[in-house]
Amino acid sequence: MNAALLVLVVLAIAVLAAVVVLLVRARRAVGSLEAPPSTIAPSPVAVPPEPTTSVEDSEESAATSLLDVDLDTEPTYRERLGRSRGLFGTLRSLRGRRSLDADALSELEDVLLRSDVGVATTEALMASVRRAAEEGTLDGGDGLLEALRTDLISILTVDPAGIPIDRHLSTSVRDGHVPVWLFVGVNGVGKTTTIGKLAARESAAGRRVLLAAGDTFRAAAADQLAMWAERAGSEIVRGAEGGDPSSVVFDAIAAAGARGADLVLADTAGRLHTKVNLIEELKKIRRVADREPGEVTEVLLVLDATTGQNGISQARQFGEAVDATGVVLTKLDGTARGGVVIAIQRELGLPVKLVGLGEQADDLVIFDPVSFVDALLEA
Ligand SMILES: Nc1nc2c(ncn2[C@@H]2O[C@H](COP(=O)(O)OP(=O)(O)O)[C@@H](O)[C@H]2O)c(=O)[nH]1
Ligand SMILES: [Mg+2]
Repeated sequence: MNAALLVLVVLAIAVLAAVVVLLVRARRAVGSLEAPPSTIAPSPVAVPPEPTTSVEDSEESAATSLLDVDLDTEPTYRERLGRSRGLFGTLRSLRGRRSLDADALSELEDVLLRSDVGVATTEALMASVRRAAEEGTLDGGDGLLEALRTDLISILTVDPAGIPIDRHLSTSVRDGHVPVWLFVGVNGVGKTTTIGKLAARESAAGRRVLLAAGDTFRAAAADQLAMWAERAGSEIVRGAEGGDPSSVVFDAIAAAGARGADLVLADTAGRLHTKVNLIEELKKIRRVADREPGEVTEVLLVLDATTGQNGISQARQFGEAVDATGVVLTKLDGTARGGVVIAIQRELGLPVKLVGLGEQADDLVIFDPVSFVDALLEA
């Protein structure tokens, strides 16, 4: 009896040992397949501890942490889109009107152009409304606003090929890697502020965020980011003023890997000290950020909504060069003319993922097309 028990125990230990050996081998094989050649072989100590949740889980928590905000403090589009709502006021006054004349349609065209929707997009919207008017399917002022609402929401939710627009911010990476979000855009658009707001939000949601002060143009840029980091309780890696931005980003990612951070938010400059082309520098930062253990999951083009159509031409240059995954549209509060959201989506084909509705930490929200359009068109 005792002997049988002993045999069983020995067998169990042998099986366990075999399983452990197989697991270790499998992990090594995956590592060598996935790891691109790198000058820094990640030491076993530098590899972050096995996450307690799976990649899918952590992605879920990322989405929740961005969406799951305190509704008491999150600003509403209605209260922040002051100027834009003002521009659409004449359209809202068409509500309740029984019949529509040519004046009403030209009023619509005028409002769209003045609100920065852009010529091409305005023409497309007008063609759609005129068609409905000719077919007799527009029922007075309410019908016109309903048709416009449908068209605007459609532009913002489905691309021209009929594919739903993906606004999701990705943190999904291979095992043992750190997701990196890169923020690019010209000076003063709100890159640093956006990173600060995100850090505050993600930290509050219990995620470990590390900030990379990749804007080395002025020391003040890193100081500004450090202030946000302190407020958010997140870590920051910064370099010397005038230093190589790629090195700062590289060091930040290495630190994030070693410390097991959940996400790296990398700031960049909108201009440079040297004659190096800014676009070339950004491409280099992107390449470096994709090295072990980093994995770039978002390249967010930050645009200032108050620059209207100018912002669109900036976006073309930047967006193509760095292969942007989406837009953060800042300063949609204040003097912005909200139509620019529609122009960006339709003319650039880049999804607006986040919008800034003010300067405080709570004032960054996931872009919500329905709330946005309703804030413009509803009384
Ligand atoms: N009203 C408003 N101001 C903003 C918003 N985002 C950024 N700002 C302000 O824009 C200015 C420039 O921002 P900054 O982050 O330094 O721009 P950067 O040069 O791209 O890093 C700062 O004064 C910010 O407070 C926003 O959503 N709304
Ligand atoms: Mg900055």
